Parts: sequence; C-alpha cells; structure tokens
Amino acid sequence: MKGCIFCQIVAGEIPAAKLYEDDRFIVFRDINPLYRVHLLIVPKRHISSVNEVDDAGNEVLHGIFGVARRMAEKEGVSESGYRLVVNAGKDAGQVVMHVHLHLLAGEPLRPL
Ligand code: DGP
Repeated sequence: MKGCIFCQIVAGEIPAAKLYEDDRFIVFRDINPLYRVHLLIVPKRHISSVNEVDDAGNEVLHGIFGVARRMAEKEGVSESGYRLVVNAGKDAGQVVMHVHLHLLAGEPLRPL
C-alpha cells in the first residue's frame, strides 16, 4: 500500500531492526520501545485495521500467534511472560494503519 510505513519496511525501502521474516510475516523491533522487549509482528499483506479483517484477512493473519510464540522463545521470555497487543482505531492509539501485533516483555509489565 502506497504511503504505508510498514509496507515500506516489508519492501526494504525503510530500514528496520529485523529479527525474523518468512513469506507471510516480518518481525522487527519497535522504533520507540515501551519495554526492554518490544517487537512488532507484521503480516506482509496490507490490512489497515482489525476493522478490515474479512475472510481473506483471516487467511493473511493465520499463524500470527505461532510467530509470536516462536519470537517469545527466541527472545527468552516464554517463561517470564509477555503481552500481545493489537490496537484498533483512534481511541486505542493505533498510529500505523497496517495491522500488527505488539509483543511486549523483558520486565514486569504495567497492569492493563
Ligand atoms: P500502533 O499504536 O499500534 O499503531 O503502534 C505502531 C508502532 O509502530 C509504534 O509503537 C511505533 C512503531 N513504529 C512506527 N514507525 C516505525 C518505524 O518506522 N520503524 C519501527 N521499527 N517502528 C515504527
């Protein structure tokens, strides 16, 4: 999607601290980490928000929790714990309109 910063990262047009990539997902560190571990798990296909997730979108997102689990293992936080967050829309503070999962960990997280 033209003008989408995460699509530009997927295309390699903007650098990112990339940790994992397969044909469907890319994982990189958040540029503005809230915790010691703050990863973004991003489907390569553009979907702007959870509001746009239809059957095709479900296919695009299929397996995203498996990627999250493997990234938690890789970062060594499976046992200590982690939080997965998806922001949808203005009130949730979604700023990048390309669906992504935040993986937060590495220290005690503030309660929701
Ligand atoms: P959200 O509020 O859920 O839309 O979070 C978007 C996150 O994306 C936010 O925590 C900051 C991060 N972010 C925005 N632009 C970039 C970028 O260019 N590179 C990286 N690595 N992260 C970015």
